[in-house]
Amino acid sequence: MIHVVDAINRHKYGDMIERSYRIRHEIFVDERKWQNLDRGNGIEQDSYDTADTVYFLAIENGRIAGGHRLFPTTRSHMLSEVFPHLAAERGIPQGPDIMEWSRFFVVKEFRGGRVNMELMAALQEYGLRNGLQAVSAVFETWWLPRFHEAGFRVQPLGLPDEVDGAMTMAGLIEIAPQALRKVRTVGGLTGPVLAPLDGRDRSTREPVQHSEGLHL
Ligand code: A1S
Ligand code: SAM
Repeated sequence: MIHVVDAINRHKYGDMIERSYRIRHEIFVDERKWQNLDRGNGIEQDSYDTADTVYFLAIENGRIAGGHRLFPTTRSHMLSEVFPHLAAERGIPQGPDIMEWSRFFVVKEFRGGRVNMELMAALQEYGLRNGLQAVSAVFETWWLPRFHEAGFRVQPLGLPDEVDGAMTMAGLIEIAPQALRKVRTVGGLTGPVLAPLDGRDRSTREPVQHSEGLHL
C-alpha cells in the first residue's frame, strides 16, 4: 500500500520521512550520483521538501520500499527555478490543479515489479481524488516508454537537453481515469493502492466512486 503523508498527518508517521531522506541519499546521491544534492550529512533534502510537500511512501512490513513526492506549482518549484529552459516551447504550467512530481524511487530489493506499479497508480489515484488535472515533471527521456506502457499521456513542454550527462526533458502528465485503469491493468492491481486512513483530509481518506464508475 502507498501512504500519503503531508503536513496534516506527518506526526502519525514518526521518523518515516526522515528515513526516506536517508534512503533518497543512498539512491540519488550514492547510486544515481546526483552529486549537487550531496550535503555531506547522509540526508537528501532540497528546497522542495517543505510543509507543502505531499510524500508518497510504499511501506512493506514497516520498511520503506519506495516513494515519490508532489509539490505545488503555485510556488517556486524545481521546473520554474532550476530547469525553466526545459519548458521553453510551452511554458511552465502553474495552477492549484497542477503539482510537480519528483524523486521517484524504488529500493533495490523491491525493483522490477509491484512496488513500481503501485507508486505509479498512487499518483493517478491521488490526483483523481484531489481534483488534479496534471502533474509537471523533469525526467530523463528513458521515462517516456515507461509512461507510455503505464498509460500516462505526456505533453512535452520543450526540447530535451543534457542535464548531468543524461538527456532530460520536462513534461506535463495528465491525470485521468483511463490512465488509472491502464496502470492497474498493466500492474495487475485489483483496486485502490492508497492506504486507508491516516488522519489526512476527507478526500484522501475515503475511497470514492468516480463519475466514470472507477473505484478510487
Ligand atoms: C524521475 C522523476 C519522476 C517523477 C518521473 O531491464 P532494465 O533494467 O534495463 O529495465 C529498466 C530500464 O529500462 C529502466 N531504467 C531504470 N533505471 C534506469 C536508468 N537509470 N537509466 C535508464 N533506464 C533505466 O527501467 C527498467 C526497470 O527498472 P528497475 O530498476 O529494474 O525496476 P523498477 O521497479 O521499475 O524501478 C525503476 C526505478 C527508476 C524506480 C528504480 O530503478 C530506481 O529507483 N532508480 C533510482 C532512482 C531513479 O533513478 N529515479 C528516477 C529519477 S526521478
Ligand atoms: N525530476 C528529478 C527528480 O525527480 O528529482 C530531477 C531532475 S533531473 C532528472 C536530475 C538532475 O536534477 C540531477 O542532476 C539532480 O542533481 C538535479 N536536481 C534534482 N533536484 C535538484 C534541486 N533541488 N536543485 C538543483 N538540481 C536538482
